[in-house]
Amino acid sequence: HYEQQYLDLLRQVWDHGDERRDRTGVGTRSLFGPTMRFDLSDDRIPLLTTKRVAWKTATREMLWFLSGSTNIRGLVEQGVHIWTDWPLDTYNRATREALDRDAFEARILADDAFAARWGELGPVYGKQWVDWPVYEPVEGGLYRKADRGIDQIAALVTSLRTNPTSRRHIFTGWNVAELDRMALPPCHMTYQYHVADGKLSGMLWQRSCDLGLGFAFNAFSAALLIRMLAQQCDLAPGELVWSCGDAHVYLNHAHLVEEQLTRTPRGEPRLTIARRPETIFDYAIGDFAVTGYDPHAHIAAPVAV
Ligand code: UFP
Repeated sequence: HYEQQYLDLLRQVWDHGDERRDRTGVGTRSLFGPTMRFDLSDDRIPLLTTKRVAWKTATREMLWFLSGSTNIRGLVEQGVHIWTDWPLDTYNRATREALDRDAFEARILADDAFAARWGELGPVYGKQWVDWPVYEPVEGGLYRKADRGIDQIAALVTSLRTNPTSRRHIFTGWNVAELDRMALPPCHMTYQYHVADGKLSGMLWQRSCDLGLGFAFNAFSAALLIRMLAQQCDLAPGELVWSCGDAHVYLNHAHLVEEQLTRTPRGEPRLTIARRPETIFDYAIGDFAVTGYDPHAHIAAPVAV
């Protein structure tokens, strides 16, 4: 089963990972440089079955990335809470208040000015993916920010269509010059694609992965994007190659690891896309369905902010 490689990695990191303090203060066990491969043919999709994964949430997040938005409001409006903890933490530190997540999200929804001021994550994924800033030279050796940045996603679709054998089908969120303004520097940072035999494969380089929480989302999302790109470029889906720098398990996820490793993967979920939208930017949540998904129960675990 495709999921076994994930369970093996979870076991390996938990049993043999280097235990260290990390940025969040929670502590992790960590291993450097694992790779996994997932076959995407026949609509197969890497969606963990040893716990329930909120794939619609991951899909809404992917559509939000493609929209270029970097404000949590568009997510909160759809009941997606995965990005709220970072701006909430910023808000509470700056104001010395102790708003809880529900109260903070209620204000984000109710108050435009509040959302603009406190819901912003800085130039994270969406901004870099579709509007990477460009600077044009002006007189006197100065530079001016151009009105429009580079749309890496549109450029990728064009390059896949017109020059499939290229070795430059890449986009990245890792804009070195803007990292310090991001709520979180990109984790799933660089994507590369490869066309062979009429099939589109994609590789994700993830610099840092929370195996207990983040992985389930990151692998599904990367596969989802391959499916969308393949559809837009009249290619069949090939493989997802997931490659990671620091793969870690948080020390407060012991219960998750122990529980999940007692479970056996079941079924082979498949992702179907109901229609072919005009462009890569025109998908909607209702276009996607997962069938054959009969997972074990969800396992709750705290996010390290
Ligand atoms: N993380 C993921 N996947 C994501 C994401 C975050 O695993 O998509 F946004 C985890 C990895 C790490 C933390 O545990 O969030 C980011 O911390 P750092 O920037 O110190 O690597």
